[in-house]
Amino acid sequence: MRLLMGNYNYSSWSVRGWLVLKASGVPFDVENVSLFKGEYKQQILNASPAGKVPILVDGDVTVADSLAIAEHMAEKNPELWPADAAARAHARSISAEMHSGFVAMRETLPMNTRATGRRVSVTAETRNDIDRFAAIVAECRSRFSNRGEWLYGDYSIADMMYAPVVSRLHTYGVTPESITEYCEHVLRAPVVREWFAIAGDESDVIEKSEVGQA
Ligand SMILES: N[C@@H](CCC(=O)N[C@@H](CS)C(=O)NCC(=O)O)C(=O)O
Repeated sequence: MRLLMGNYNYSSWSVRGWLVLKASGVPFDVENVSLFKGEYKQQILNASPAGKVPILVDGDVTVADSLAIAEHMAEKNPELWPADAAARAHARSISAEMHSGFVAMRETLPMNTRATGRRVSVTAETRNDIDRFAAIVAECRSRFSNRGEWLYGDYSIADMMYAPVVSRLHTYGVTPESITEYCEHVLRAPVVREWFAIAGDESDVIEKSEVGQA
């Protein structure tokens, strides 16, 4: 298996794909794409005409898009989603919500694990996104977590979809008090520390004008 992915520091969709593969426990190779540098677009197009990372090459099968990769891996490892059907439906809903929403947060709080301490002014739209995430965490923890530390008790794709959100809130110091415990749990997870360590060692810098697309 081979995962074509962008920078660990900037490419939140790529990191989601990587987290899913790490959680699957299957051996896989990573092919890094230095986003917006040199022939990067051709490198992506060589793997898929969709033209975006992440892309998973699993034998003869190519899967483009983070959520499609998550579903593909969940077919082989159903435990990547919660076992309970109602919890699983909820987890799929909030994962899809992340995938298609949180536009203001994605634009104004670009993922950058190396920028901890940077301050930005939070717009009303971004505040709405932050509040929505806090509400999701609160609902999951009260309805589904069964006193476990992840959104649905055990680590699932939903936690992986929101880990980059946790990272953004941490970078810009805007984590709501009410969800600090969950966010700290995510940041302490060994796989998240591994991701931050790799991202910290990357040398590429993506310019401000490109960041919205990363
Ligand atoms: N919905 C897609 C989004 C993928 C995406 O936007 N990837 C960005 C990097 S995070 C990309 O490939 N940008 C490079 C480009 O647009 O040329 C997913 O979930 O995988």
